[in-house]
Amino acid sequence: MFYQNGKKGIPSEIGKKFPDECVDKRRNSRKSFTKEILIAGTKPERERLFTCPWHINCSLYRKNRRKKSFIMNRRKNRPKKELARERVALITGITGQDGSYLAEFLLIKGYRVYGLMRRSSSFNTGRIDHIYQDPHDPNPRLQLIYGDLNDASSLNKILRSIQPDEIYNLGAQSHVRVSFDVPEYTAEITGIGTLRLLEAIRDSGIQPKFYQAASSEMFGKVQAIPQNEQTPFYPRSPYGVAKVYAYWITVNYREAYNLFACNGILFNHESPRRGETFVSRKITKAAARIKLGIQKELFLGNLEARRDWGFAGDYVEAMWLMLQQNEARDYVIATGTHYSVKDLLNVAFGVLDLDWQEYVKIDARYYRPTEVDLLVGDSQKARTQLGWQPRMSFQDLIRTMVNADLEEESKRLYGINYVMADSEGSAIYEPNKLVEAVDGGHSLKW
Ligand code: NDP
Ligand code: GDR
Repeated sequence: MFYQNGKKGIPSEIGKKFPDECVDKRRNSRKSFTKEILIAGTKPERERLFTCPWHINCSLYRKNRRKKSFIMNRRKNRPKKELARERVALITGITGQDGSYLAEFLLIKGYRVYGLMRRSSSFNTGRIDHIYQDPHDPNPRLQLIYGDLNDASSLNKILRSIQPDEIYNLGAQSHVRVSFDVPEYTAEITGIGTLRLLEAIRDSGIQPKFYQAASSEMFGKVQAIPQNEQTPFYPRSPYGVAKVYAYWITVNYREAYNLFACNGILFNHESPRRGETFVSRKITKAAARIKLGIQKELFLGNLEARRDWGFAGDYVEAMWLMLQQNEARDYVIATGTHYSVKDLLNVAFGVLDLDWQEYVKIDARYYRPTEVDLLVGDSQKARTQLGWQPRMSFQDLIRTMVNADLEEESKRLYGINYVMADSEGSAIYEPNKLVEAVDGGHSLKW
């Protein structure tokens, strides 16, 4: 039996030929040959192969051949996967915070993305301008289509024409406080809008996977701490009630029509793209503006409320993961930590060396007729079944938002990028440089 006599290859030796020799143990003779390193890499035990012209029957050759065919098959499979039909996703609410992150995420994953956008008298695509593609491009991978969750005919038409593989229903009147002012409209869009979309799926005869943006607001007056998929709902606003309807109609269509439909029960998630009337962004923006001297006070409502705040970019990944499972299920998505609005103020103003108590005033208009005091999620199911976990801490999230707002506001004011982040990502305020920039007209960029 022959055995391999050469040393194992190293990556830089791929394709090189070396003189080597083998030993025929039975005949106790040696044979010279040229060794060629075929494959080498970071997984040496698997990917380093040697050839010897006489070793057809040698055990090491056969072992290597098995390894080689494993590697070749792996390579053969790769292009096949890439050549598979391009997956098509439809996102309602693409112009919102989550819609913009999800669209980015799906484009990176290779999807063709369609976004349902409602008509507005002014541009409402600010969050997706950076990924917008001219519809005149020969093959745009992101396309926006006019439609409305209030208009069943538009939903039907869109589904028939684009035949999506996955639908992410993120569109909603999503502001809890505002839902007390426009309860009927909130029910119409946030609740019945989901039903319209589900019916449009049935009418069009397609079988897409469906994601419903459910909310921790459904837990409202919480019946358990922390809240998980088994915790009973007790909504405390027209918004929360509408989301409970949307949740159950999604479950019902899954059970009645065997639709692959999931509810993602997401807890609060924020980002620099968060709407400016939600408390996190309202605070980070105000802190930046106060630092720049263009705002004097900040009016808020209940400072004692506690929320489980995560980063929106992390949460859209969970939405996608839910639709990649073999079975449609509902999942809680949360960090498992909770902070009060006061904590948020402390971090946000602290980044800029400000004391929030000097600027914050209470305005009863921002109180809610029925408040949700504490929300904190238990996302164990998602962590074990989806392999999902949040990556950004509360402190980093708020710091990032403050920095982004400081940059945006200073650009708006002075046309310069005013923010400098220290090694920990905190913004460093340099008033003298700013004065110099304004007085001297220098373009100061950090
Ligand atoms: P946003 O308010 O930022 O975005 C809502 C989106 O819905 C916008 O694109 C908006 O369009 C669109 N929309 C509103 N009304 C209609 C309508 N009639 N027809 C079609 N589209 C409409 O919300 P988020 O991105 O923060 O949230 C996404 C979804 O997730 C929402 O359903 C929200 O309720 C839910 N959710 C959010 C959480 C969070 O913490 N962010 C937590 C749990 C659930 P336009 O830009 O024109 O206003
Ligand atoms: P929420 O978020 O109601 O949890 O809904 P929001 O940021 O609006 O409020 C969080 C908490 O802060 C208190 N608060 C204020 N809120 C606002 N908006 N403005 C204020 O001035 C203010 N002062 C104090 C609130 O009373 C509340 O307790 C968000 C939305 O994204 C929903 O769509 C989503 O479903 C839930 O999160 C999970």
